[in-house]
Amino acid sequence: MVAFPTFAFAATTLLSLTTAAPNFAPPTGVNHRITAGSTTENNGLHFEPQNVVAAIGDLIEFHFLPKNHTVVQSSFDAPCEPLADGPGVFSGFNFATPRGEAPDVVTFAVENDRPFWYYCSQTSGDHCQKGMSGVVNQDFGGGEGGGQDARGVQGEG
Ligand SMILES: [Cu+2]
Repeated sequence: MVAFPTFAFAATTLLSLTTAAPNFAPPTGVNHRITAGSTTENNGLHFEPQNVVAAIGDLIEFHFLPKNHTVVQSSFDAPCEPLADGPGVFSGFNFATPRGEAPDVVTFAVENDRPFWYYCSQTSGDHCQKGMSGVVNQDFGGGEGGGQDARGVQGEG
């Protein structure tokens, strides 16, 4: 098992910290590593990979590369804005690093298969507007409105 610090913050919608979830799914042991930032793409303003398909019980790990990036939950309709109607994931600006990877990692357990849209809220350089956004479990089958289902989810049974 990979040892990593858990960065704690409230996450009550699609993806929640395992410690905050009363009925979290059994862990699968699968970790999906996403970097906020890139050494190769879009002058660093990129999540890699940008599109992840994860199973319930998988872990999502955000690792932070240079500049000062964040992870903020958004929606398909407003990809560069936080959720308008409820608490969403916000990592805070706690991961600035001049080189390499920031030591702290944001980790979530996937609790359902609804789309989780997110972006970087760094306004110095307009990271999201320049393409720094991503999704976990995009709704490939139905309309993109599936992203709306991720909003305000209070319980998934
Ligand atoms: Cu950024």
